[in-house]
Amino acid sequence: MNAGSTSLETLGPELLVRLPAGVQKPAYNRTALQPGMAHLGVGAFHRSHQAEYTDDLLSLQFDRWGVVGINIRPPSLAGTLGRQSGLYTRLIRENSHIEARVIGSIVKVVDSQESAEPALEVLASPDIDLVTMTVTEKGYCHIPSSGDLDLDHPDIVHDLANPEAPCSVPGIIARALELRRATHGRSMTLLSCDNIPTNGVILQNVVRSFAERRGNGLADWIAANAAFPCAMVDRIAPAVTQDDLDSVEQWFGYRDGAVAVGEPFRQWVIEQKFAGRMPRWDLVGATFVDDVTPFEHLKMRVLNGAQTTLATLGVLAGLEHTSDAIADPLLSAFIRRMLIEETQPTLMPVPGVLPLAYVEQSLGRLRNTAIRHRNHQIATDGSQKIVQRLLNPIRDRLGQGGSIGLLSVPVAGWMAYLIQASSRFGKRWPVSDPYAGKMAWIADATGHDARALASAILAIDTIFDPGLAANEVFRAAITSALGELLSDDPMAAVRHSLEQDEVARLKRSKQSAL
Ligand code: CS2
Repeated sequence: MNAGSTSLETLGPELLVRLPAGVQKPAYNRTALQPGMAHLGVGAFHRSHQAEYTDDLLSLQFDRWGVVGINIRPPSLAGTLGRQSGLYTRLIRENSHIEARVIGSIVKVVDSQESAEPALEVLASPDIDLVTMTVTEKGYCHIPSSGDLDLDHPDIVHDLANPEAPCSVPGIIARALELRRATHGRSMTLLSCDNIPTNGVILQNVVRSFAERRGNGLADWIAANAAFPCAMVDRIAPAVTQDDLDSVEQWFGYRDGAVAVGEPFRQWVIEQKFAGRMPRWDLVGATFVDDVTPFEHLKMRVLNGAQTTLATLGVLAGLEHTSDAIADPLLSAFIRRMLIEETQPTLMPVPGVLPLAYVEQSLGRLRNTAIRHRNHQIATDGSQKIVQRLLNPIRDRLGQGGSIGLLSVPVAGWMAYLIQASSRFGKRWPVSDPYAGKMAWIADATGHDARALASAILAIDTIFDPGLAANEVFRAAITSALGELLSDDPMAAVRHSLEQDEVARLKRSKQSAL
């Protein structure tokens, strides 16, 4: 911490006129900015992504698009962003390059962790035409393998019994839409910005299933008055650390409790399916398209697939951050080979994108040493991530009759990561995943036999669809990788899969030469 920090001023509207020259500030009259949209889940990603796009748009074409930031889960916003009137410093970092800018698009923040009341008041207001959200994969309360609302989820059970005091995202949104119907009847766009495939469809599904169970015609009203576009969002923006806050103090001489740090790359592809007024984010770099799917596959399978692979294998290899894992020669060779040989053939064509160039660009992004993305952070909630990042490409590869020996290693990596957190395996690190308890139970009940462990885990049909779980090639690849990952030499799994891939490649090239 900076020695003189106690006397430093905190970022706020008064400081905007006196910001150091190296820090950009909003290029519009922020005092005239009115709220027009809300965002659920104000974390590092929102501050580095949607709020920045909105700030760009406000500079280009000022309009009533101030953001009301709402958190229904910790952390509370009042003491950080709230204290700073929504202002914060967004740092773009790439190795030694730093770019600082104060973002002004968040006009108000609302803490709604204790009760949904404050959130509902905003979401039901006629001034709000749009809600964006980043509530993490598990926030949707859906079953990852099917996308259906998980009716056994404790929050859903609670909300169906108490629809006027909901605590889940589907329950809160259904209630907000119900209040809109009962008061002013204005339509609304609900734009998921979470990293789930067909995120708009999932959101629509869970809200509709919830509303159907309310049974008062709400589901029909929602079908006619709400739009749930899909979106692909991209920017690497890890959880902010004390070091990041201290850096702003040291470099720029003011305090900021809501700093956000991201890489230079950003992308936002939004399905053009709106209900009512929408911000023209397409004027500032976002793309409006008819179908997000190809973009989504590309990003989730290549960039996110690589991140999850480096995260779990990185932890097993004793490495702290993505950039440490990709600096390891073995992991680096593995990740490139996996993406090129096995992931890339499963991608749908994306207009204007060469898949190999995208792979190289993604690997370059992951090598950025100024982005301190912890492997444990990416491994968090892995059960909600592996379907779209690894299992779907594996299923497509099997359908093409192609090899899956490389893609299976990170799936076993996810298993080994959670198993080693169980008491039976010495609780090697704390983990956070809705399936952590189940995995610990399996580890306790099964012991160290990789075949039995793999069998028990593959039987979790909310993650592994039964067709895939029954595939012998897949089962064999998972069992062999898991055995090695749980051994004293976990990287043997990575080495061996690369060797086997090399042998298969040589065989193929000999055959094609004949
Ligand atoms: C990461 C993502 O934590 C994670 O799961 O893989 O947050 C990733 O950094 C973003 O999707 C990049 O756009």
